[in-house]
Amino acid sequence: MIQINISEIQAKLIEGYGLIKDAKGKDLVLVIGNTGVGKSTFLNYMLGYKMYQNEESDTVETVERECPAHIGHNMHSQTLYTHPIADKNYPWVFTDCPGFLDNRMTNDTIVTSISMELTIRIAKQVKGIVILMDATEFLSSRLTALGPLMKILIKLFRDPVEMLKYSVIGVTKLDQIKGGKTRAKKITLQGLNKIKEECRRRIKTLETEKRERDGTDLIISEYKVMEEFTSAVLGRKDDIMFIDILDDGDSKQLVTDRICAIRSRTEAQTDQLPYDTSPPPISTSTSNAQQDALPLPLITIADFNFEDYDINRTSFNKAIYDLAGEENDVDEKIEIGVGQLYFCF
Ligand SMILES: Nc1nc2c(ncn2[C@@H]2O[C@H](COP(=O)(O)OP(=O)(O)O)[C@@H](O)[C@H]2O)c(=O)[nH]1
Ligand SMILES: [Mg+2]
Repeated sequence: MIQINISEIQAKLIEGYGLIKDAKGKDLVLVIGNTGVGKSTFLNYMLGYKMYQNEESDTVETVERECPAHIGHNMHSQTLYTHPIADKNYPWVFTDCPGFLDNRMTNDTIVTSISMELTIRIAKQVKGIVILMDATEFLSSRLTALGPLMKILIKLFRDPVEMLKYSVIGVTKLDQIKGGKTRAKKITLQGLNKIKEECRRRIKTLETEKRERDGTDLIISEYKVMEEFTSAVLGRKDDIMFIDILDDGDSKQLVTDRICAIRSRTEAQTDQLPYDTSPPPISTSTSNAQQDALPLPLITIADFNFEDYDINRTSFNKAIYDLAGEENDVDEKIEIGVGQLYFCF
């Protein structure tokens, strides 16, 4: 039985609203990745904060103590709410997205899901997505290197593979791989290939044995998404960005160019790219280049999974629905439910 405390959720949402309001009316670029992958560090790097290598802890940190995205994950608010960070140097707002998987309380999972939904609803649009993966995870080359990220993507998007068209993939923590960028590339591609094969193997076993799941917490349909996703990423392997946050800004420029190259339909129609001053990156594969030339439809709220994937969120939506009372018809109930959800506005 899921215990939902609506007033606790409301209180936390009010607290979190202060953090998300910078998204209002803006183009967002969502930054998604497993907790600890380096999202906050990457954001500080993109915002121009100087980084240094802390030899003692083997991590990379900002030189300045006060920076927009807090590094590490002991800050409650940083892990609970989305955090849009407006910066005058970008025509979009980078948005640090929390994971959904950390062993959190039900109510907190719901707060995270609603915070995400509110951020996207108040924004003008989601322009693009940066998906981060940790190079060191691929050293083990096990399925788990991608499992938590896939869970996040599956929970968030109706079709994670389709969303790749709007995404740029970045690999972090290159400095932790002996042999630098070249070896990091090799390890990443080997890791992705192994994961793809492992998915195929598990799907086959599960299908033969007519089972839904095995020892891990992924189910057969999730293995299928993961296999398709990994294949799609490998299909565009030349587009994977290896981000060296200790460089003088080369990775920053690369990421910026790639985000600029994500073209939505409205931009293509009016041919007004708000920021793009450089040509889009040249893809080595013809079919991908052709695909890139086609305008993409805008990402809408329907591309997300807020309503019906996560059991906690479903239960919350039902609780709101029940709260609306028996006497109202469905439309009114939904309106009241939404009113409860969007009480902030
Ligand atoms: N060595 C190294 N450490 C990193 C890098 N990026 C992040 N870290 C460290 O990894 C930890 C988690 O980073 P953080 O940005 O908080 O991850 P988040 O949970 O995804 O926001 C921190 O201790 C960072 O200092 C990197 O490129 N190299
Ligand atoms: Mg963070």
